[in-house]
Amino acid sequence: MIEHLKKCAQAVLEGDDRQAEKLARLTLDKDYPLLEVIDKGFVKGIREVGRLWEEGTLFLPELVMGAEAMKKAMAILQPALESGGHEQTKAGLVVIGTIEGDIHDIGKTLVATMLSANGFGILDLGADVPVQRFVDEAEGKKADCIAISALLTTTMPGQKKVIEELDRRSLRDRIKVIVGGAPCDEKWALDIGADGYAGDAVAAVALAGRVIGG
Ligand code: B12
Repeated sequence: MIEHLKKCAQAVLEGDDRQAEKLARLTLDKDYPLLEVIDKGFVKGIREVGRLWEEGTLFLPELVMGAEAMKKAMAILQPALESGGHEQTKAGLVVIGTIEGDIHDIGKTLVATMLSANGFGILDLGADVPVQRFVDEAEGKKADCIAISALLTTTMPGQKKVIEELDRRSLRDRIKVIVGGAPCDEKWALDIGADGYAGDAVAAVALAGRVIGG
């Protein structure tokens, strides 16, 4: 298993999408614990890609290849994660997306999958979602919560704008807001008046349950 995790991380690091797909299929065949393989294998790989890119060891094409390999593997694992045998209780409707100007969608999609696997109704708006669209969809579909991902320090302020727009339309009492993505933290969530922050997809499920339930 440890060897398998290493190979998953390595496939993403090398941007080898065929190997990543092969390892994702092997994960299902061998019935390895999905979340562990995602978190300690593929996600570990993409984080390392980001680190090496930041320190200048990798270049943008390699970052893109790493992300592609990651996405190919996730496309195979996500359906299995979703049908994970959890009770479908419809714990509330969550509108989720990555904020405008930001195309990072791997983490957002993982959060959406985990929420869905845990009984939440999900409306996934994708990436680069305008502030107005978050609020329009949440209002129209009578959503309980908006979950906003931001991976860039330059796009984080968009999360605050969604909250301001909810306020402006007097919807803030009814619709909760949770935020996440690499540059966000508890303090940021507090500063912008969000209902909470979570650092990974598992914590996001607990957080959504808490803010919607309470
Ligand atoms: C993959 C990647 C890309 C891919 C994205 C592919 C895709 N479709 O998503 C590509 C190559 C396209 C890309 C492009 C760019 N990128 Co980029 N990218 C990354 C990288 C390496 C990994 C991100 C990722 O997928 N992580 C894996 C997932 C699983 O983790 P996650 O996103 O953090 O999500 C988890 C948690 O944060 C949380 N979470 C996420 N969202 C939410 C939402 C809610 C509500 C909650 C509760 C929780 C939650 O749960 C998730 C699952 O556990 C990061 C490095 C890093 N450390 O994050 C850089 C990084 C985010 N990129 C960066 C940059 C600068 C860029 C570019 C501007 C580069 C350029 N010069 O063009 C462009 C931006 C384009 C744009 N307008 O958006 C910087 C941002 C720096 C900053 N502080 O702003 C980073 C941090 C790299 C770095 N170290 O410098 N990138």
